[in-house]
Amino acid sequence: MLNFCGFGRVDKNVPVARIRDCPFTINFMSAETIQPVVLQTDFPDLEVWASGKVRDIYRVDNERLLFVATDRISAFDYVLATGIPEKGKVLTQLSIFWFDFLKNVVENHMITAEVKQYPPALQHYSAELRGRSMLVTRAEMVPIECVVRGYISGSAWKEYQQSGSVCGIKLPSGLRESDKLPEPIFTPATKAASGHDENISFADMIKRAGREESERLRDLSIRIYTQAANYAAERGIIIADTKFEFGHTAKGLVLADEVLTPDSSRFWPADRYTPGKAQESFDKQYVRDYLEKVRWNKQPPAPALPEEIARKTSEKYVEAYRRLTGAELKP
Ligand code: Q0N
Repeated sequence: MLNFCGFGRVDKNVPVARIRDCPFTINFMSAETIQPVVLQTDFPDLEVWASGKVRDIYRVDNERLLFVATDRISAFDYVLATGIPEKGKVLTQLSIFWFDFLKNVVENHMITAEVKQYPPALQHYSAELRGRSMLVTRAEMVPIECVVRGYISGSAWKEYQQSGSVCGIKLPSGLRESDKLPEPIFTPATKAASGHDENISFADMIKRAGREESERLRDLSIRIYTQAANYAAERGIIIADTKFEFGHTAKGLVLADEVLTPDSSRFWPADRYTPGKAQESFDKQYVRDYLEKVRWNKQPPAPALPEEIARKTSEKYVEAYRRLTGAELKP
């Protein structure tokens, strides 16, 4: 298998994604904008702080980190071989939109997303960073994923079918898959050693994070979800559930990581909402349909996507951004 290994340069200022061990330089360009699809970042003079399926985080100094959202996409738990044009920009710019929308409710870890305001050491990478990165304050992270659900889906639906409860919260009987819950519920999770999230009860959360902090995070998470989900509903997007991460900085408790993006949430198109079954995903439906069609066994390596699937998926991400923000994605 060839490995994607980030940015090289052909002409000055024309960044390209390059495949390691491949003698050719390959341009992955999204036709309309002539912007490269970023599959991996590579900033040799920066220390990688953490790397997820989609985001690469670099250490800038003791106080600051650089978040970079690539165009990678995961489906059925694996990162696919094909990137989605504009996806990293959508994730970053949507998070920025929500941080601003929520600033009256909660502080956040963002310092700036204006590359010109980044430290001098990062200016060299301005072309790669523009529109898809964020300079953030390093935080003491709370080791709990703060999940809020307004609808019953995914692992919560599985748990409910087995026990009638989710994370120790008793739910009314007779709920169908994807039904709206009587009110949003807080269902915390931890990163298990396997890398998978493991739902825990609120009592377990208290054991790990303390009562006062846990209650604060729960109440804050529900408030944030409610404000965002009500807003999104007016714009035709159901935010079925979402995951928040919090940290402590000099500002106190702050909302960190990415927020209310299609990668950290389930977005459903409201006009197609039909409870009683799993819902179509706003963003990944073409990808999932394609992977089912080619009957991928869901073992690595994950397949590449046809150009048309990648393009239509890109349009869905950009549409989500447009619908939620009422603005165009910045280049
Ligand atoms: C941090 N994560 C988990 C990559 C991101 N402000 C911060 N300060 C210190 N550490 C972190 C943050 C933030 N946000 C958070 N890793 C480091 C989020 N991962 C998930 C997978 O993708």
